[in-house]
Amino acid sequence: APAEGGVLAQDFVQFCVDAGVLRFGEFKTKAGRMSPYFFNAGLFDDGAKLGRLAQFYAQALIASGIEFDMIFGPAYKGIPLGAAVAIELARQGRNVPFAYNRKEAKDHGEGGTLVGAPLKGRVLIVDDVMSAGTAARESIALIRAAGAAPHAVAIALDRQEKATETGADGVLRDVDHSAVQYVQRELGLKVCAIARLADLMQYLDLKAGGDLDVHRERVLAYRQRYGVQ
Ligand code: OMP
Repeated sequence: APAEGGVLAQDFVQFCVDAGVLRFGEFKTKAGRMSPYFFNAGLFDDGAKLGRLAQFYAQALIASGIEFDMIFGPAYKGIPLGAAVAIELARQGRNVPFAYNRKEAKDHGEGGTLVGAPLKGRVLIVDDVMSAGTAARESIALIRAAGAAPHAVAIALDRQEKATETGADGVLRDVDHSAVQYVQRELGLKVCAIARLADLMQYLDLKAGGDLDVHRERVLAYRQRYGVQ
């Protein structure tokens, strides 16, 4: 299947399962869906794991050919991710400016909500997961408000599921495209994901016949209900 990310994505899924970052069970997502799997980037919780994670982002970014002038890490989870990727890229000879935001504006000291390098040029947003796209929309608005160009998004996992939209009646509905598709097609940003739901499915297929089979069935059912092509 063309959506699959090959060896890098398979290595990444294995790394996440080993690290306990990718878990199977019953989880409620931000959009209120009961998901049979969950990716918790907060569990990249030591220097070695964060360093390895940053290498995966850097490799995926380089393979994508996406160009950018600086990195933005959205609060909170995007901050260590963006910092780790900036360090890894500098280590590889590509030093770019880095900025992040705080959620609460400070009324003393430096003031404002933006910290780090001034937002300018083509900005790469580094974040953990895209499901329904709420987090991405917030970052994009913030970068635009600062007068810079949201150019691309790098995420660890694209859940490849239906985005949600609030209708004129105020009711939240599922739509036919994923958040990543929306960000690409409607907002014109480039998206680089280290792995996608399709890669997770491939991983579970390759492990068929073991104790992951029950989870494979549940992930399949979840994809039937909420997934996009
Ligand atoms: P959206 O903002 O709806 O795209 O959801 C992305 C956010 O949901 C992430 O930044 C996380 O806060 C959270 N999330 C995960 O971290 N891992 C998952 O596997 C699923 C979600 C989620 O709630 O959808």
